[in-house]
Amino acid sequence: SFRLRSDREFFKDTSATEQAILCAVAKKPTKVPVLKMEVYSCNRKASTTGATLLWSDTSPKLPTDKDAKNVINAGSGTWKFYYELFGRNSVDNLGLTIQQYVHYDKKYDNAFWDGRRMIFGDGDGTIFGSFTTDIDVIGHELTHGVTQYEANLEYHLQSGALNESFSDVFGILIKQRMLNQDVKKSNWLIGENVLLGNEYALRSMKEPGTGYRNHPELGDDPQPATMDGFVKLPDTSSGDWGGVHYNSGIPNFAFYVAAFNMGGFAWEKAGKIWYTALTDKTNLKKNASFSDMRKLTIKIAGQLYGTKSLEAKAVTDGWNAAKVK
Ligand code: ASN
Ligand code: ZN
Repeated sequence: SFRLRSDREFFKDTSATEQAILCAVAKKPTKVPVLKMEVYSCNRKASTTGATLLWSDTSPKLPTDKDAKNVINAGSGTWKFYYELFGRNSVDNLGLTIQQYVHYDKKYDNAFWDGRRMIFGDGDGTIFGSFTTDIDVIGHELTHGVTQYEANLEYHLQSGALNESFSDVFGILIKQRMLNQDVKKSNWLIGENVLLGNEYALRSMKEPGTGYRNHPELGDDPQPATMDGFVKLPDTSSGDWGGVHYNSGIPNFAFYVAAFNMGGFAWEKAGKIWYTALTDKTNLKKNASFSDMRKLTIKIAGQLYGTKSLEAKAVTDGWNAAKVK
């Protein structure tokens, strides 16, 4: 038996064919997404109003400002990472212009995604240098934007630590891809330049808790790698919303072990599994726990590579290493 194609299906095909013909006749390439970006200087004021435009994607040449150059480089690498690997067009997947504001405030020790754009401080110059100096930090902040439009994980407790961990995971993958580093070549450090001193980084995904040791101002990196070290802090701003930047060490370590056991370039398989989880709106809820993430990534690895595959085993081994049940 057969069934007549509905008008709707028929016209859909026709218009696609017509479009292709029209494009060929007009010699116009079919429209492909392109990166849209603007870079501003806050001129060391604690506000984005009155900021000066240093560069946009239509500017003929790069600015001289070092921080502007850094954010253009890492921001472009981030856009390409998400587009070339996953077909994602910018943070919102709708071509949002990536707006990056450098020189925010004086001696400002942070970088953040404010819900719409990127903000970078210059650092105090003693403990922290400029927050534009690490590709992984820029990838981390832009990924907070991606998470906001996808799983939208609540920024507290375990879902908040997962939100933080997704930012570290894609931050490190963006750096690895831009620098062509495989799982063995990468040092798996987040913020190795922004935290001044050669022996210090903000965090280590390979060995959470060793980003810095005996730092004169910061002491020891407090991140746990496994569930038995889970940090219980109050769900308040001074408690880091239940330790979101502490407990992210646990899913970070699970990802590191999974990716390392798969070998090669971590963005190709482990990154694909984690991206599929992040964008799975039905299965990754806003209040997801580490256990939910364990179940989901094992399921996705099975669907993508087979339930008996090396990849599915690597994901299981990763969560087991982090003692997440
Ligand atoms: N840099 C910090 C982060 O992205 C800023 C913050 O949101 N707490 O996690
Ligand atoms: Zn973050």
